[in-house]
Amino acid sequence: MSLDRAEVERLAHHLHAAERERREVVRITDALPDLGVEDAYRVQDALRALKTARGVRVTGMKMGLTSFAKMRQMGVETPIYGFLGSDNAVDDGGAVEAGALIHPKVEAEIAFVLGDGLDGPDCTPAQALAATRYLLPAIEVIDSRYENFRFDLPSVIADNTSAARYVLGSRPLPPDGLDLATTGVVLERNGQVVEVGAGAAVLGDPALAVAMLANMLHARGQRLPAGSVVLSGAATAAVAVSAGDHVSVRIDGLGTTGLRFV
Ligand code: 0L1
Ligand code: MG
Repeated sequence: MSLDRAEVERLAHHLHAAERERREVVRITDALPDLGVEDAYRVQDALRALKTARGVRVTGMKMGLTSFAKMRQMGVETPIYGFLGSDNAVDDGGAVEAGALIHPKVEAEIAFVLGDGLDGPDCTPAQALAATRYLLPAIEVIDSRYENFRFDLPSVIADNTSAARYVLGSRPLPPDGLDLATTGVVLERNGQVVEVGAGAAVLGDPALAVAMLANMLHARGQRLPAGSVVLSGAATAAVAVSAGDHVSVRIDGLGTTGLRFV
């Protein structure tokens, strides 16, 4: 099925309003069971246009569903992508207003900052690393606009892959000499370790997630420009948070970052 322009716009307004009004909605495929992945990305594009029209700057991109377990659970073989906006960015150590979100969860991620642009269709992990100027520890706050995080693939793509907030560490380091697959990742909430992982939890290699993003964007006539921040995907399971929680992530060789929910 291919949605007409008016329907794409209507769905984007619906999800944009749900986010702004902190209102859970039912997944959009309940009413549109034949919605396909390409139409879902068109809705995401329209959502992005709505945000940029109100002054939000696109600061980067994110990969989602990058763990093999999550992909199996969703019955898919490829991850999904979304965009990050200036309204999602939080300063290192900064505060996130929990009341502005529906049911936030945090994920430990490795962020790539590109020095050179990246193009598909055949981008490799080695090319992604060569284009990377810095790596940073990151926390992604996801907050599906769907009730109980109940969605399917097209619904979550349209909802910008649950993107809500993100924080990056303050000490950018070049990727030289770091084996990202075996790099250890620790997620703490209120001083207690709640999840541990390794870079390999992200498609076996977080650089592959960045390369795959360039290739997926190419398939839709887009590219990753120099300067892009890319959240490569969760290296741990997502952990629910609420007001009063302090969350930090430590990544071997890359340092720490944190945020508070108020
Ligand atoms: O960043 C992510 O991996 C989340 C993708 C969307 C799925 C979810 O909300 O759990
Ligand atoms: Mg994520």
